[in-house]
Amino acid sequence: MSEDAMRGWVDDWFSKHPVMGRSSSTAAVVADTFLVGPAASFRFDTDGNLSTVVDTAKIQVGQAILWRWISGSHTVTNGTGSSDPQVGSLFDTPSTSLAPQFQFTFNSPGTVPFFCRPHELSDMKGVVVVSGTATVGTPGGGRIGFTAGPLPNPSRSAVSFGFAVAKPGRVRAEVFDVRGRRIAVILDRSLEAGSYPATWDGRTRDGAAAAAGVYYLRLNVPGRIQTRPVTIAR
Ligand SMILES: [Cu+2]
Repeated sequence: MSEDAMRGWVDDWFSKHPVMGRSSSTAAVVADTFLVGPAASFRFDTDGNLSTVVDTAKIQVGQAILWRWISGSHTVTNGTGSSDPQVGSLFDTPSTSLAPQFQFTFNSPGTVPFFCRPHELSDMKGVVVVSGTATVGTPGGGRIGFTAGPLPNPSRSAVSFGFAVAKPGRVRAEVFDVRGRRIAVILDRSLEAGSYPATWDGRTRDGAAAAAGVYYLRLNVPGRIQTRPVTIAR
């Protein structure tokens, strides 16, 4: 793909699709950086070694990754590829000479693969692994389930909470309305034992702000299910 074709592809894509994940807030700590297209390659590089194809950055919840453009015209798009149902749900943004920096803060634990749309078939891909904060205290002997929040409560927008997992397994945090309908899935992942922060952005699964009212935040960790009420005030 020539330079012009690459630029044309990226310009054309973002003339028809929204840019996702760019925020004016850059308060979070940048814990790691990917170079985008170093040495005219079709690579995201974070280990300084272009012969490793898919690099992985490991960070903690609440930290940010910076993608720094070096050459070519690329995108930074979350997902394993264009056929991933999650594609572009967190971020989908150009990385070009006109948009040379992109910073994204990861607020949930888990593994987030990403790729470049025009160079998907060249394996221009990378991975961010986001871990929770380490458990404090005796493993398995501490608290299980909610450790904090949800706060603020009532809230006009987002609510935050903390939870602890005593043994590895599937963790789900979901929001139900007073009629028992599930309106949002905050988290549904396998997690290691540890303490984690989480945030509900106050939105339903279709992205709309949840209506004012009472909701139930249900947390399901291995060995325990807990529910806490949350009031949304608009
Ligand atoms: Cu690319």
